[in-house]
Amino acid sequence: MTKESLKVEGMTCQHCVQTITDALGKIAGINKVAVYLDKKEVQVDYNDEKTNLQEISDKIVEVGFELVKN
Ligand SMILES: [Cu+2]
Repeated sequence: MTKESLKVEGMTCQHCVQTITDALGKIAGINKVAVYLDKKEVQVDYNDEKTNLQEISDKIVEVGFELVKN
């Protein structure tokens, strides 16, 4: 299981949290999603044989948020 933290811009309320949690939860291989509004952070635990950071990033963008590149 791989764990990653993504910096995400544009999350402002519980609705945003729910949107991201639901969207990422539909990706096969995602084990756990935790959204931290205060830190503008999304933490994901996933099986790297089933999904990858690119797919997860694309999904976050697809539902209307912006990733902050490191
Ligand atoms: Cu919101």
